Amino acid sequence: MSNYGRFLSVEGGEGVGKSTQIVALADAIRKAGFDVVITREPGGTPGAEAIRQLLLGGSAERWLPRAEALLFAAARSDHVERLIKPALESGKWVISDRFLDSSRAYQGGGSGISDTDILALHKIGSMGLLPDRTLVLRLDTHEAIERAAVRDAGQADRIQGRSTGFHSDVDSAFVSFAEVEARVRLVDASGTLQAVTSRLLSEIADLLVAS
Ligand code: Z5A
Repeated sequence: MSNYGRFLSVEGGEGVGKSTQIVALADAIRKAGFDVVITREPGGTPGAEAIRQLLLGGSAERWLPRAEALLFAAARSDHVERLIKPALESGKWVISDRFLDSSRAYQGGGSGISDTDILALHKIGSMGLLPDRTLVLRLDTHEAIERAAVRDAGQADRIQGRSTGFHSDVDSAFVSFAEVEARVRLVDASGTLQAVTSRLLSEIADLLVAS
């Protein structure tokens, strides 16, 4: 039995149900006997939450893609050093609502920064830390946007407000990561909350057994 915790990230487009499912996933992992910390990106620590305000507020043109990628990497660095690594080192499981692959999909696939550059920023800022498993929730783009719009009463943030084409590029980027990286799993986010939770749990069953 390792003393090091497990690190899960949950990814996908807006409105696919990440935040909802993370709560259910954490409950199931706690029932299996583990301490779980839920966190999110951008954010998770006071410094990173301050950067979140800069990133998600203001006009769509507030940041150009390179500055935006640097700000996400800076927020992630603080999050990794002050919250994620200490929690893992004390044996806790960490579930992050978005992580590195969001930068690769949004600032890379959606905004044109190369994957090599985003990974280089991640190496500098966060020592290249990768999740043990990344669960990408996938839902028809229009259905997901509709779910988020109902929840937010039409108040999109800087990034949510981008075009449907941008969000399709983001989804394609997530699919391409799963094609080459075994840690990345695509999970169908349609159907009932319980059906989605059970699909997610089946993708981490090996980690629960081995911990
Ligand atoms: N971003 C980036 O560009 N680069 C990065 O490196 C990082 C992030 C880390 C953060 O937005 C933005 O930052 C994000 C990417 C970018 N922008 N976009 N797009 P955020 O944190 O504010 O939000 P989000 O991450 O995009 O997720 P979200 O919009 O909050 O959605 P969600 O968490 O996936 O969904 P939810 O809130 O759990 O569910 C949405 C609604 O659907 C809600 O009312 C639920 O009750 C409902 N729901 C959930 N599941 C179901 C099912 N199964 N059936 C029916 N209804 C459901």
